[in-house]
Amino acid sequence: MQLTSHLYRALENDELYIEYQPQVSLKTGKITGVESLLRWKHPQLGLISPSVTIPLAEKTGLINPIGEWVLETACRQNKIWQDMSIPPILMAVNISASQFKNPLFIKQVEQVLKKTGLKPEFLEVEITESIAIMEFAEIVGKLIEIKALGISIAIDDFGTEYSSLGRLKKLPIHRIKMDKQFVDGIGQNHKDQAIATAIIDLGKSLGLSVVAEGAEFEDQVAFLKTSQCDEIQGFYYYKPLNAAAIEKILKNEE
Ligand code: G
Ligand code: G
Ligand code: MN
Ligand code: NA
Repeated sequence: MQLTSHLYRALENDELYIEYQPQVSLKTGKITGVESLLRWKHPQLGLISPSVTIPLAEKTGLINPIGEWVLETACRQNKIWQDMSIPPILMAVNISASQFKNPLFIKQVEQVLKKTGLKPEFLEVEITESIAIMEFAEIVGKLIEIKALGISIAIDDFGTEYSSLGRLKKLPIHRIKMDKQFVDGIGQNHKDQAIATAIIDLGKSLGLSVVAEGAEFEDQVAFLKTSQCDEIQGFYYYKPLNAAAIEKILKNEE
C-alpha cells in the first residue's frame, strides 16, 4: 500500500512530531506528568492518526526506528524543560508490544537516557495488555529489568482486555491507567461507574497509583476526586498540546 512507502520517508522528512497531554494530580491540582502522543503530518493527506500510523509501523517493522525516535524526542524534551528550572515532571511514552518484545529494547532505553541526560525517575513506559503475546515469565523478567533501571511502568487502557488479577499482582508496575470507557460511564451507567470505583480501590490496595483517562466533565472529575483517584488525564484539564504550549503552562504553574 502506498501509505507504507510514505511512512518510510516520514521520519527523514520531519513529518512526525509529538504532542504532550498533561496529567493533573487531584490532590494538588498541579501537573505531575505528560503523555507523549505521536502525530504524523503528511504533506498531502494532512494529519494522520496514530491509530493508523502505529499499526502500519508495526506491520512494516518501522515501529523500531519510529518508537526509538519518539522515546528520544520525548526524553530530550523533558530534559529541556528541566534545564529551564521548571519543576520536574514525568514523561510517559507508549511502547507497543513489538517494541517491548524486541531483545534490544532495554539497551535502547538505557542509551536514550544516557544520550539525553534524563534521569530514569522522570521516564515512564506505558504498556498495554497486548504484550500478552509474550510468555508471562518473559514479560515479568523484562519489567523487572526496566524497574531496576529506575524507570516507572504503567499499564495503559486498563480494564479493556482480559485483565487477569492473578497476573496483575505479579507485575512489577507503578501505575494503572483506567480506560476512558469507565470514566465515560460516571453518572451515565451504573456498571461502568462501579467498575471505575473498583479499579481505583484495586490500585490503592495493590499500592499502585491510578490515572483516569479521558475525563471531560466536571461531575466526572468530582466523582474521581471523591473516589480518591490520584490523577486525571483528560480534556477537562488539557488536550494534547505542542511542546511550546506545555512550556508556557508549566512556567505559569510555578
Ligand atoms: O493521541 P490519540 O488519541 O490519537 O492516540 C491514539 C492511540 O495511539 C492511543 O491508543 C495511543 O496509545 C497510541 N499512540 C500514540 N502515540 C504513540 C506512540 O508513540 N507509540 C505507540 N506505540 N502508540 C502511540
Ligand atoms: O490509548 P492511550 O491512552 O495511549 O491514548 C490516549 C488518547 O486519548 C490520546 O489520543 C488522547 O488524545 C485521547 N484523549 C485523552 N483525553 C481525552 C478526552 O478527555 N476525551 C477524548 N475524546 N479523548 C481523550
Ligand atoms: Mn497511553
Ligand atoms: Na488508554
